[in-house]
Amino acid sequence: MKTITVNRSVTASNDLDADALRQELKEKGITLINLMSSPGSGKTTLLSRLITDLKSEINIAVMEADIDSNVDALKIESLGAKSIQVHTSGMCHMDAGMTRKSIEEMDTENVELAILENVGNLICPAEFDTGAHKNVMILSLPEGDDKPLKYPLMFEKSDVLVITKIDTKDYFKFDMDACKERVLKLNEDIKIFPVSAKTGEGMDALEGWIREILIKG
Ligand SMILES: Nc1nc2c(ncn2[C@@H]2O[C@H](COP(=O)(O)OP(=O)(O)O)[C@@H](O)[C@H]2O)c(=O)[nH]1
Ligand SMILES: [Mg+2]
Repeated sequence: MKTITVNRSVTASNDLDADALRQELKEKGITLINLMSSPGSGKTTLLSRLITDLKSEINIAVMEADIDSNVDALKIESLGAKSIQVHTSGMCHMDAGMTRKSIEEMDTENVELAILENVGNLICPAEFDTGAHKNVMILSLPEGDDKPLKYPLMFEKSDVLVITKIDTKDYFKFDMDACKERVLKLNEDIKIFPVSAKTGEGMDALEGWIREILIKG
């Protein structure tokens, strides 16, 4: 498995870089999803479940961004998906230039779906367009239903909210309706999928959405 280090991009406009990358990937028939959440919410576990369920029908590649470790990329690779570990030189987010470099370092032959597991953080990643076609964020049930009030930008920037670890609902106080209402107030177009990556509950709906957004190459 390959590990690369990327540095902050020095170009004048991250937004222009992001638009260019989005367009180039579209022309190649590669759909890029940017997956964001706080550390430990369940990004790698959700990705593992998606790869296991979808790998027979969709060619998936994963970029694992982390400040410094290889554990996530090794886990993804063991499931049979293409994977690259990206170290961010201490930075808490990925920008479009960093994402481009990561994709260029990967073998993307025949890849239909590329997923960037962004650095675990609910603040910085929301501030940088990575060039992804869709932004997906995870909120895990144990984190609490008040997170939309504390980190509104991430909820505003996301196309999809996955509320994960719903198998733990008996152990945590989490008002699902109140949470959805807070999220929809920030972003009326966001799609919300409650799931458990552990039991598989709710995964069908999320996987259906992924099939719908794939760019047909
Ligand atoms: N009960 C439960 N635990 C989960 C679920 N998804 C992830 N976890 C656990 O949450 C912890 C962090 O998960 P991980 O995928 O590494 O989070 P990441 O840091 O966002 O990539 C691990 O102990 C997982 O087993 C879930 O749906 N249900
Ligand atoms: Mg992870």
